[in-house]
Amino acid sequence: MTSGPYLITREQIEKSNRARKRVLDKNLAALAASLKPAKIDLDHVLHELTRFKIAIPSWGTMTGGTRFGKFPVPGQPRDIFEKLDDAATIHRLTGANPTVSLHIPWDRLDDLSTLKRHAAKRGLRFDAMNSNTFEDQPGQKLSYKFGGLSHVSKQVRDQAIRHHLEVIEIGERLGSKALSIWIGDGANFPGQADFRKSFARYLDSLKKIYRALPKDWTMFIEYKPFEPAFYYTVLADWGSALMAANAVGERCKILVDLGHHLPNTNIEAIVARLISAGKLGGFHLNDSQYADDDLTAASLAPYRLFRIFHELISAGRELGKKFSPAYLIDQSHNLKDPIEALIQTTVELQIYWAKALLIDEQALEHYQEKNDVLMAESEFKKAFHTDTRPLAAMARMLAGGAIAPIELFRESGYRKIKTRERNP
Ligand SMILES: [Mn+2]
Repeated sequence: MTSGPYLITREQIEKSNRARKRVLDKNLAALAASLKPAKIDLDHVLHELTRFKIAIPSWGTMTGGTRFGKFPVPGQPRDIFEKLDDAATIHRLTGANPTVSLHIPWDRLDDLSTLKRHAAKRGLRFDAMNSNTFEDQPGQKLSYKFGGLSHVSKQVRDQAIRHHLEVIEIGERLGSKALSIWIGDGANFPGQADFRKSFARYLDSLKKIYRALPKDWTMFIEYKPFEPAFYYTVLADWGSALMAANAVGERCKILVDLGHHLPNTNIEAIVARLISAGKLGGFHLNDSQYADDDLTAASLAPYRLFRIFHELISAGRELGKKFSPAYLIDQSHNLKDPIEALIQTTVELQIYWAKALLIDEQALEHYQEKNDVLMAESEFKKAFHTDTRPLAAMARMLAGGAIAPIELFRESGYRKIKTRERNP
């Protein structure tokens, strides 16, 4: 037995995989046979799939709840170190989540070098740093009740800018390479805010933060149509975000949170536009029925996720290494065990990424040029209907993860062990 916090071991994963490998091989062989007429290189698909990595949000390891209440699971992490332990467990099981995105000040960080070592020992690195000027913190001098970066008062804006500079500084010490900014600024009532002036103040603040951004960093700006502001939001849509990103500078890019769109929005078309503009920075992956529901990826709209992934894979093939959006999960877990929900999302993302990799781009283009609507759509459907679960499982195994990560997580008793460890 080892001292220190319990983590699922390599031996446990190997043992679990051994018991499942024969069935997986059989399923993969059947898949390969069914794809043979299409001349799809499955090894290449597997290789691409193992390259697909998704960051874990530190806040996702906790029960999020809604504004009506929280129902915490037992054994939740008590601090950032324990959040990293949970993230490491997820990464061990999936082989697909090697980075963690921090949120300042939700993650209280006192000892950065210890934290960096703690992460490195668990094979984790730090992804984009997230700021917070959408709520007040204890002891804070000025309030963000009426906004932060776009606030009418210069003092409040300066305070919000200073917070971002601090977040960059922390990120630099942890080896992060990106700053992610979402603001809640806006108005709840007509007449409350000047649309043009508030946007100009926001741009001005962004530019000041951008000037302090290290040369090898990217700045992500995240738009959202409404909430907490219900009538008007300063950065509500991709058009405003594109204007802002163009005004601020080359390394200011747009982050697309899948839940930050009104129902029926064609998100994949937005993604394509942002790729054309060279301004697609990354994603907050989740799913939603109505708005910012923050549900598990692909739980509601798997076909939409597949279509978004198609845009990304086709752009990747065309643009090569220059094109490398950041992928992060952004979910709130109210009912599911947070660790299980993050694993489930990662598994689903792998399944749909694999499906999108199976699209025959040449055939698709051929039918598009011929205006053969039915056959073009059929190319999508053919890939979408293919059962790619064995590919996803194999990609996890090749990356050192588990064929059946959720089953192993449950078998391991991790949650029970953590409940004892964390509630002494
Ligand atoms: Mn988000």
